[in-house]
Amino acid sequence: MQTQTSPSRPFAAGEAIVALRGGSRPAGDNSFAEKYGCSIQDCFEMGGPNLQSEQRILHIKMPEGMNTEKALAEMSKDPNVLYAEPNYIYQLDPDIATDTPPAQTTPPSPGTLIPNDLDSRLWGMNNTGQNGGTANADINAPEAWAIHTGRADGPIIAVIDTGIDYRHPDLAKNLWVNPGEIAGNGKDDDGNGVIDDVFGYNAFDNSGDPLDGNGHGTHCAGTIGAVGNNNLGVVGVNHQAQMMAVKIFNDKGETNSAAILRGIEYATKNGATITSNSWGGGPYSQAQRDAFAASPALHIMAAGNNGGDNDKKPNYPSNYELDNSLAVAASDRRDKKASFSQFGKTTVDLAAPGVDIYSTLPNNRYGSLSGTSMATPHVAGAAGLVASAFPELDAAAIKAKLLEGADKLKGWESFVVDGNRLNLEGALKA
Ligand SMILES: [Ca+2]
Ligand SMILES: [Ca+2]
Ligand SMILES: [Ca+2]
Ligand SMILES: [Ca+2]
Repeated sequence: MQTQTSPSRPFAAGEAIVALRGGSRPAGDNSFAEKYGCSIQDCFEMGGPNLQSEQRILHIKMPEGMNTEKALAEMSKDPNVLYAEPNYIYQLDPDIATDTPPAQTTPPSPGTLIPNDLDSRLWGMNNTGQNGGTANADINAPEAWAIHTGRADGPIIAVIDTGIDYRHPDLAKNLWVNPGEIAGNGKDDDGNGVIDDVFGYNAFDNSGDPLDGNGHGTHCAGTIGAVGNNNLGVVGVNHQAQMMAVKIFNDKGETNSAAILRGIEYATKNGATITSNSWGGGPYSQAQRDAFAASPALHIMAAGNNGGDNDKKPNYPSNYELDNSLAVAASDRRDKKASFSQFGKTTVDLAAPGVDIYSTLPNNRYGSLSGTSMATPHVAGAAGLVASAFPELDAAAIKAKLLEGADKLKGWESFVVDGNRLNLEGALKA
């Protein structure tokens, strides 16, 4: 993909994301494309109560030699166009790797359920003061698991990331399996537009194989739902789960607006009710905002890792501030804000463990990473566990339980709304 940069954000040269007002399709789409000599690459239909109007978003390719910015300016003035924006290019933040301390034994305590794979390095799940932490600076996972551990037929949680190593022995059982798709026959058996999409979707390549060659998405997936109590590796927030792999980034951590829109659309159309988004930092994109808003799912979003204040300098997508989204900062094993974590007294909703997080990595490995990327799947996992325990709840009700059940921590009031840090037990009891 050829790229340009202007004024500060890179975008794909000769491409655009254009929202057309509602109306007849494909006639309207085709006449728009014809008018500008463009070809249609993707078409997204959007509507619902969170959008001002029904709209269709086209990803288009311009003819050779057309100036992208001039064309965007011209299209923006077209009466059929709601907005036209570049196909922005995104780069995933590099992972912050950390040392993994040796495991210790964890003494069980009353009123808890301690699975046989609650590795002591999972301080975010259960902190007894191991490895220099503060006792109970955690999400009270064993207390929550005494109530509920998730269901194999629980809510579909889309991990919108670099894919998932769906062959990992500590993840495979907890992957969503597309019920209407036959693997490897070269056919789109369920007619959802993607061939052989068994465990999810590769939105970057528009293929049915979301295998993770990067590691970021596999690490996030392990926190949400590594198989629990299987005498192996680690335990996720959900011991049983249905995680859908939605690969929007290639293995180098690169993506673009069109791939992100394809990923959000796939997750929504194929039944995900929770999405985990450990990425961001791009410009404001109306199309991206509308795609999240039009989906009925609850979208959990990372606040970002540059240490800044999101109230002053917005971070997207976490700053779209939708009723069905929740922005997450990172706390450490002493319940302090991670130095890298972005924050926002009004724009970041909740803190969660995000420093030295031990989880799954591709090729049957495990390791520790730090970032709001690691905090986000704790919250997405919690949303999944709440939805599994209370299947009748919608996105807003799940969000309310997560916030009501949170620990209100002193010193955090200036960093996140109400000084909230995730408490899994609290969320189930709220
Ligand atoms: Ca605890
Ligand atoms: Ca299919
Ligand atoms: Ca097939
Ligand atoms: Ca396990």
